[in-house]
Amino acid sequence: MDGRDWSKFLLPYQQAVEELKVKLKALRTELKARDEYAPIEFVTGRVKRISSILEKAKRLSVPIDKIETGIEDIAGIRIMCQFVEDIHRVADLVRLRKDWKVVYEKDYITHYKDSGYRSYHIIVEYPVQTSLGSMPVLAEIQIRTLAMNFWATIEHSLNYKYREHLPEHVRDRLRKAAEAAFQLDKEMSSIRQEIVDAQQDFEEKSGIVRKV
Ligand code: 0O2
Repeated sequence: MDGRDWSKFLLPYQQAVEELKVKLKALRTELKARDEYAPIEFVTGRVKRISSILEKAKRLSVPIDKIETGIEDIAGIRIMCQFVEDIHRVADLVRLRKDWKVVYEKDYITHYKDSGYRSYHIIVEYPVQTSLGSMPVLAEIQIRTLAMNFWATIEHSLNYKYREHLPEHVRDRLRKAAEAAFQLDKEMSSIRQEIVDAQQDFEEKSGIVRKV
């Protein structure tokens, strides 16, 4: 079709996704061991299918020989958090790492998409060690709350099934559902803050010294 060996093309991306998953899961374990509370709930990853890559390249007018730089989410990682505040803590931890380089970030929480989509994306360049040497690949790390993930998973499957035939009133209800999910996140954050404050109050009254 275009002279590329597609069976080999995905190999470094598969390796990148496997390694990034291991590293981010280890980060979760370490944070949990230190603080008894991990800002990371769980981590998933996937490599985009060739058909989806070609579809996206066509949609974004990316030439086939520029796919490696033009399509940034061939390797995709998702980090799920309990609270919106955790997203910012995790983003800070991602920025501090020395084993990849942050290329740029997209804040779809402050600037949510017209669909209602919310999530924080960090595009990183990750060096994969291959038999031919080090090969930098782009990967997209999506950081979102459980509520944002719930909404995105359902919206994605509806969009996948109905494509452009998704009626406008359904799109409108999806936007409203995204807003409701975000309100749920806000409510959960305030409940959490109330518990933290109550604990602090109790510890101060009973003379317990908190470790910071
Ligand atoms: P999949 O199946 O997850 O791989 P684009 O938004 O795709 O036109 P861009 O700038 O490359 O162009 O992508 P962006 O904004 O970084 O988003 C890429 C990925 O974010 C998507 O990948 C989704 O995973 C997620 N995403 C972005 N917008 C939406 C949305 O409105 N709804 C849902 N459910 N997810 C979204 P893919 O390739 O679409 O899908």
